[in-house]
Amino acid sequence: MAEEQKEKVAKTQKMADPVAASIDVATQQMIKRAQDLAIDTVFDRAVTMRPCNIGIQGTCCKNCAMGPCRLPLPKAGIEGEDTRKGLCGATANTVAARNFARMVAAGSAAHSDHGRSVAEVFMSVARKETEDYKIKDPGKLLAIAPNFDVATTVEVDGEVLDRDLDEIALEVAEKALNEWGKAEGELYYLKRAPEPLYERWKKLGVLPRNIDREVVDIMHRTHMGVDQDYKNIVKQCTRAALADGWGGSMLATDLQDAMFGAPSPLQSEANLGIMKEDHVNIIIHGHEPILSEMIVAAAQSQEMIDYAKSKGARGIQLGGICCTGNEILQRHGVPPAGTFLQQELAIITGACDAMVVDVQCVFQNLANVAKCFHTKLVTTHPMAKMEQDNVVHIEFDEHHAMEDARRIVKMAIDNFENREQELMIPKQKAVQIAGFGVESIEYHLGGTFRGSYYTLNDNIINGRVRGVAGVVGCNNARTRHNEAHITIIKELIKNDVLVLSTGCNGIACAMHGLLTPETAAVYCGPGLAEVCETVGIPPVLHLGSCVDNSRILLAATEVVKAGGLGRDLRDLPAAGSAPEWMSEKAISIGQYFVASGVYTIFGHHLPVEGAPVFRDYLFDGLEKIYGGMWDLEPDPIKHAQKMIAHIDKKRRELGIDKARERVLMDMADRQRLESV
Ligand code: CUV
Ligand code: SF4
Repeated sequence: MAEEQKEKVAKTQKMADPVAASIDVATQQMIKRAQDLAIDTVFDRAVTMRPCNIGIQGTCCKNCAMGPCRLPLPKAGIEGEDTRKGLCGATANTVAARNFARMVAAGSAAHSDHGRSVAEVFMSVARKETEDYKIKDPGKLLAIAPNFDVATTVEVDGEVLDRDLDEIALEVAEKALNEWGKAEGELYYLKRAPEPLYERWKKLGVLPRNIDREVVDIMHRTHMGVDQDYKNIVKQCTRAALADGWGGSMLATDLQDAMFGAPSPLQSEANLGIMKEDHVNIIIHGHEPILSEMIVAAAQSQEMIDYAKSKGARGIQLGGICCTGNEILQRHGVPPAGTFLQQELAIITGACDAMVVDVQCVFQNLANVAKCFHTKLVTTHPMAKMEQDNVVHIEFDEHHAMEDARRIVKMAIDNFENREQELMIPKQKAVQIAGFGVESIEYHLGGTFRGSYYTLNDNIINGRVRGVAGVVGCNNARTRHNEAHITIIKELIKNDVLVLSTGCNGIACAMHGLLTPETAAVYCGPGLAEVCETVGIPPVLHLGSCVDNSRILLAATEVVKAGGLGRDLRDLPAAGSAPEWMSEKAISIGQYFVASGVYTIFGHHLPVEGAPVFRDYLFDGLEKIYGGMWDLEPDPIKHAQKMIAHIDKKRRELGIDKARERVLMDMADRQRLESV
């Protein structure tokens, strides 16, 4: 980089302080390197561009051309009547609720459209139109079939026989794909929820009819001059969000498991240090495992490995970013190279020979960064292209998936010898155990003989495990990378709360060493430590990608079924959290957690502060309806403490708070604590 250009950049642009931007040393080093090379990253842009003060409050409306109408909260607050209104008269509540609803719609659409792609490939498999994908896990197919009212056995002359697997697959495929657009009825999976919860949804009229319709409904309803009652808008948010959590996302997870295998615990690593100087490095980024599964298969083929060696590399190193990274982590042990905020940094190592992306969470600036290096940036999805001319588009299609994948891998290998910049791969990487799921939690915590959640429930009732938290979601460049994720989780496990993690939170936990069984002795309270050590699990269980939040719903449902902790999800000593959220998908996830009865707290901010009445409805009003509620707390320790307070409240309501006091006064525990 020419000195003068560096100076120019330094003069014209404020830059991020690497240490203030992330708690991760590898990330800090790479931010610094980018700055030295005069390449801006999201961390620098977060310094130069501040958020809009009105948008952040949720009260800017641009739903028609008479606007944008801006309704900021007056500095002094509102005394007496709130007279703020847009040209049409829309109140701050209406504007904020409409904006919130459109986030739910986008989030639900993103997860569910991913699910649709999976269902379409599943249909190709069932119809035997593709050789490249198969049903690797027939057990999972048989397990989900009854949820679609698809029989797994047939009676022939009074004898019950197993039904042909191909027939079952075809029927499941048809019924599953129909969930996106069926003309009448309701989604099949809703009945997987505990009965009282299903009945409540039914009584309230929020059972999703089909997945696409609930998203379209929101887009219509929030058009200028339609729904102008924030409570009614929130009701539709619930319907569309349930269509995501108990619909599109759950279908995605199940059909992926059936085709690619349900995950089981395995060892891997995480962080930029997984990239290798002497290997062809291919980074896979995005969300749909349709693509990444094939890239993994192609990169592991002897032919490609030999080809890489013929070009002077010692092998091929795959790495993941974001949720598609989690998909291939949990099924193949492919290590994540980093979280959402590290995507540019993987290229800045100079060692990324190709970055392959599909949909969601992909920075357009990757193209600008790739231009400064030899890196090939490959877009693969018909829905997701980039305007920059250095981006290669290789459209991926399930009918010739392997062929496409090999073309991409070969392109990366051919690019290995084009490395021009000096390499700088940070050394940091941590070991992790990932790949948990509803089935493996049952196996590990239930014991092989019982095969149920009984033991977990027992440990919750006796207080060794105080409760369960789902901590999930993105990073956000407006907050210090990974700080809230890690601080909150350490506080939770210190207080004996077992954590289920997904998304970039899972990657963050892996990077900071929280996903090993050994972590338990270091960070956990005595009760949780004992349980983890006895069964050999980490105190934080990585359940996969964002669509795999459906695994959290189903794991919680299994806990209810195992007995002793109430009849409904709202009765459980459990809480949900997204400490560093940024995506619209997170809002949809939050809403379906709340509507499923879970106390759900977000970090950083929520765009609702400009409409206090609407905010209070989300924060308190919904609890009376669903038992779950939204909350917000930017301070990580207070955030965790609020979750723990909710868990304790539920323990009291269940009458199991006394048991926990006894555990805390146990002499053996005390001695254990002192000896640590
Ligand atoms: Ni789907 S949605 S930043 S990759 S978790 Fe990561 Fe997860 Fe948020 Fe995106
Ligand atoms: Fe303004 Fe109403 Fe139009 Fe929104 S819909 S931009 S509040 S006039």
